[in-house]
Amino acid sequence: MSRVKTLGQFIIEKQSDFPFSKGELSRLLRDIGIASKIVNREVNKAGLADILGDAGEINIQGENVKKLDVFANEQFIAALSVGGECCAIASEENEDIIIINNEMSKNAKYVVAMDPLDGSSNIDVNVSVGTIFSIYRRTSLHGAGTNEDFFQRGTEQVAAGYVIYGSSCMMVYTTGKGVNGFTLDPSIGEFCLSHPNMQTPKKAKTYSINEGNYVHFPDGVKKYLKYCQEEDDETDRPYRSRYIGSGVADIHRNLITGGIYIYPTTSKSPKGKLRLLYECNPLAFIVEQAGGKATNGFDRILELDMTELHQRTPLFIGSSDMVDVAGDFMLKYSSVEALEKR
Ligand code: AHM
Ligand code: MG
Repeated sequence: MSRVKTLGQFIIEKQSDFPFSKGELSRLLRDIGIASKIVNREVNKAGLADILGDAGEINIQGENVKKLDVFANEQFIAALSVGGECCAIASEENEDIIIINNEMSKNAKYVVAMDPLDGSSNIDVNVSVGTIFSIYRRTSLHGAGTNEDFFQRGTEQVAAGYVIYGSSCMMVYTTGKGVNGFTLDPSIGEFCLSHPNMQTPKKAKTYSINEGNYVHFPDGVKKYLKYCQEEDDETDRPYRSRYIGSGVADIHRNLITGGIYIYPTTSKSPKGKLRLLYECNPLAFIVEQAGGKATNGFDRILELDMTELHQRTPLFIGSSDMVDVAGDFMLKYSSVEALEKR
């Protein structure tokens, strides 16, 4: 009989990778796993309960907030606040960081950045959404967490992951030693190791981008898209286009089957749309750990400097060969353009 390995068992087993760890990171990951099961339960009944539709608020990014965004935000904040391992949270839904200032957390070592419900415009139409999280060791010494604790490069992440609420619910995470995926078995209520040591194909033929914004793309992206669509037997082009509009779902698919996801600058979003701290950095960490690449078109995402909490950046992420070719097009056709905007 095959023996399943639960997320909890796996985390404990892997704790020996960190000889000086006292288990705080393991507990943090466990807390995130628990909150995501609760969010999954609500996402699954979104069509039934009175939780569909807008919550009637506009978030700090100027977007409509769905009720499930609010719910997911609250669940993750609650889970991270009680464990005593986290001293501050940065969330897409909150303009300022949430400082956790209780007896338990004053010696907490970590801060967590998260997008509690990414792709939330897809909820109303029963399409996959996700949660993204990123964990840093605090830079402040003790007491309450500070803003500065989040102003670290992506290379400093100690762990990052996402949960995809799809046809099944999966949690995928890395602590910098490879990427592992766990599928929720609803009959036992546990995430079980289903995708050990995930590796993304180096070469692939799927590209994911909102082509509706084509006229506003930088020339490098326009030329790369034409390249993807041209016929060429040697490189097996044309490639295929797949875009869900839920970043976690698009990047998860591409992680498994290979491909590139691009959210470039557009005239509407001259700095890009996605946020560095809690979208691009964690996704970049995971994809790199699986053998892929992530850039802003020119530079490695994980080495970008953080200048604002909700800073945006263009994102080119996925199979290394595809990100390299897209980068060549950017360098050739868009570097002057990009320099002018910097
Ligand atoms: P969100 O965090 O407000 O949901 O926005 C992020 C999402 C990504 O998940 C997705 O890939 C992208 O925005 C879709 O944007 P667009 O509708 O402009 O293509
Ligand atoms: Mg998001």
